[in-house]
Amino acid sequence: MARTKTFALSAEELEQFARDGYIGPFDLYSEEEMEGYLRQTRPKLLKTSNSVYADGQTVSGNTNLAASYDRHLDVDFLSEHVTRPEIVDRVSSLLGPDTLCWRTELFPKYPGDEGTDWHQADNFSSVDGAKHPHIVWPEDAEFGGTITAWTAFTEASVENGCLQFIPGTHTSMNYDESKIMEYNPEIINQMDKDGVKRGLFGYDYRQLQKDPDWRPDEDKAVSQVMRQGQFILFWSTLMHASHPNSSDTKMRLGFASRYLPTQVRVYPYSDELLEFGARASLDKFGCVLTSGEDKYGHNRFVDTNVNGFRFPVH
Ligand SMILES: O=C(O)CCC(=O)C(=O)O
Ligand SMILES: [Fe+2]
Repeated sequence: MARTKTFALSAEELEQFARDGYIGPFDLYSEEEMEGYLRQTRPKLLKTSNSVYADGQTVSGNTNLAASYDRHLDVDFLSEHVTRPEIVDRVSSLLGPDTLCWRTELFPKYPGDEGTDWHQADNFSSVDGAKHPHIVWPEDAEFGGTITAWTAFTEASVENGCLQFIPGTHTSMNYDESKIMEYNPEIINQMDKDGVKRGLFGYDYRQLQKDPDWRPDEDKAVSQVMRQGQFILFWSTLMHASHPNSSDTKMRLGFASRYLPTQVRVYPYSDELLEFGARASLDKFGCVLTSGEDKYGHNRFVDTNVNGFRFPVH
């Protein structure tokens, strides 16, 4: 029998999400719980030899992929986290009963680090070195993009770099993801945008603007202050960014888990990930079924719940 969806979104919340492109924050872990999980998990995160991208060839000195991508496939706490009903019930209220998690990313921001620059992601080809779309919706789909659950593994304040959104911007793209954007690690923490230190982990996202003279309407931006252990849901096509970490000691750690309905094809054009100047094989990659069932067979799934041992299901 199907579990009752305890954390489904209300009609009002659904309406709000449709209008604003985000909803939350919601409580998930208490601060003490989150701190405990973090303490347990940190050593595992530092050990990247079991990461599905461990064999990733570094193209230009960046080991981002093995350390910070898809660690839910090798770190138990993160495997459980991506399937938490507090997140998944709400996600399936938005995407329908059959959902998968296709990507997770750790987003640390250390004191002095730049803010994440404004961006929108539809098919995720923008940061792909080969310009392959990472996700492909059916042709008749009304929208693209993915739903991200961003969890505050530490406190996220304006001072240490909380997220910012521009409400209602998720329905049209200001960026052309098929444009070429150069990866340049030398610009990390070096870019000044109207007096604010902002960049996109070695990319200048402004290179993708459809209109080079356009500027995000930052007057409409809202800061998403979150206490440790909360999460927020947003469309990847929403204009989003984060403040620089201007604190002296408070590292900020966000964990993004990205969800789709099972009819979307994940990495249909590529057998490797090519991002942030790094390259890694997708051999060990698989989606995680987070609710319902897969009636399409488009994607390869992995089971992450058998004593931490993973194997392809099909
Ligand atoms: O954590 C950040 O600063 C950026 C997060 C983000 O861009 C995302 O989750 O898509
Ligand atoms: Fe993003």
